[in-house]
Amino acid sequence: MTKSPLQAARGQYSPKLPLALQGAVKVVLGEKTQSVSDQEAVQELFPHTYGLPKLTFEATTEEVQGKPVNVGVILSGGQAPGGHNVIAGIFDGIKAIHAESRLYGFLMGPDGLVQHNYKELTADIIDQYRNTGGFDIIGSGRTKLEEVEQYNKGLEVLKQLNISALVIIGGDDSNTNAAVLAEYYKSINAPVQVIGCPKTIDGDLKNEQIETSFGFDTATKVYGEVIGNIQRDCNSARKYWHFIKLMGRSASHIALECALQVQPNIAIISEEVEAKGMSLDDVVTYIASIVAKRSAKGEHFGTVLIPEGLIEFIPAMKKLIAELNDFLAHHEEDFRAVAADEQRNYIISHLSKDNSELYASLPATVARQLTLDRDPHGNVQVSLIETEKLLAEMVGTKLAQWKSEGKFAGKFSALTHFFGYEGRCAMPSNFDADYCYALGRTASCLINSGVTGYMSSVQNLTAPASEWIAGGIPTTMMMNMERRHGMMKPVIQKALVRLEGNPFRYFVGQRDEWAENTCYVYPGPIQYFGTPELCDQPTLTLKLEQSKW
Ligand code: FBP
Repeated sequence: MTKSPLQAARGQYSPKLPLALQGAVKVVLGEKTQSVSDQEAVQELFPHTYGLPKLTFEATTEEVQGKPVNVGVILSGGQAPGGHNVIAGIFDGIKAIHAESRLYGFLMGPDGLVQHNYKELTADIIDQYRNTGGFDIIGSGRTKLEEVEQYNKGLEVLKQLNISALVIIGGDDSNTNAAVLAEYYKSINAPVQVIGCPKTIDGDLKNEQIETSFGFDTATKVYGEVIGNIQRDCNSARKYWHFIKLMGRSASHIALECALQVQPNIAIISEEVEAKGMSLDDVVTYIASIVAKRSAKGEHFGTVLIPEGLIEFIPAMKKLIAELNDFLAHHEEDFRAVAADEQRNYIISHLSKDNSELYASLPATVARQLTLDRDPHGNVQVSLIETEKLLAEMVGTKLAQWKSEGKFAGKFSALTHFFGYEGRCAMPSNFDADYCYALGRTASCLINSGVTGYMSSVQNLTAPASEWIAGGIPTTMMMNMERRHGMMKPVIQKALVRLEGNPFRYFVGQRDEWAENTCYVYPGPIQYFGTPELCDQPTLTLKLEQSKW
């Protein structure tokens, strides 16, 4: 495999480890735990794995005699920088426990377990992937492990390979499913521990116990770099407004972190839009007003950051999408039989009054996307809706209207961008390389402790890596009951942007200044070699969350 000079150099990087994980460890048992809410209901569903204590690992001078252990690993869901280091951490950890331990990777996500597709991950394979981005070492997939048949099918291959522990690296849903699997195996006395690991660039798997999911750091730094470049271009040419959509299926953590990094003129935060009950027109008017203000000062340029999930947080759009989902589920055939150029009118004439008016006000391309792109459950795939184009077009229309009314005399020319996949497989920052390796090593300690139904946890992340605290959190501790597909289910709470939290409050304190004046910051590319100030800084979100600000 040909490698770039940087790839070759990164291959030699030794992730920094918490002091506690640098030699033999002992387990310190914490208090017994309970779920964040709905304690009775969650306990009833997890009789064998509920209420377990938190665990912390501390260094010990005692000689710890380990036994060989065979471990399986699965990468689940969207890619996130650092996944390969989690696997390298597990590998090194179980080899340190006993040189004859073995690691098996299930291929292309949870489906590999069910379909018995796997490969042994040996030292020569692991070494090629240390500190690299991507999940290509074994591939990833979005199959959900939810059915008892899948669990039993998986158990067959686990037994065949003598695997006694399975590590599932995934987001909130995958870790919820890992907890259900742990409970199931325990309930049937199957000798397989199940350990989870918090992954997602979206940053929405975090809580009191999990300070951040891995991948968020690198992905936001990659987006921060390119947005910074765009801002410098925009400040040089002074003729375009750039509408930039940022990945993050639901929560706006990525958009907020990027805003903190680059100080754009505008950043929309979905959670605020929802809390204020803003309409699409309110969002458009807000942006257009800032364009107009800047234009009045002769500044016909700017940047707007838009979170990917925005559409679903606009209450009126949410209602429209719900009615469209329902209507098309029942009238799909009739709708498809209508000539393409008549489909828009057909929808307009069949929706309820408010939804019909809103649908009619949407640009043709977006209206069409709302009826075309559907997932296997019949829902509109909102992530495919080009919100950046929608807003750019609607702001243009609004400004044209204001011009005709004599309220706007400036110029407006918009360009649109979507940054998502560019950041998901980037070479992990030092933070993610270190954090992921520590998460993997911690997972191996949890395996050695014989526990199941835990998530690997590394805390104190704004301190130097040597001071990070490694341990295990019972996954049921992060759960509550939520309605999903019409049924109450135990799930890990998804973390949305907290409007009372420091990162959002800091942003609100600055945004008017950033809107009117040009306060751009140009973060530049991730640095891998140099001083800690340059290379090892966590996200501003994490710093603000942990500050007393
Ligand atoms: P995970 O939650 O599985 O980590 O994936 C998050 C994400 O990257 C979202 O930001 C994005 O909306 C989605 O995946 C895209 O999914 P896909 O990879 O299937 O296109």
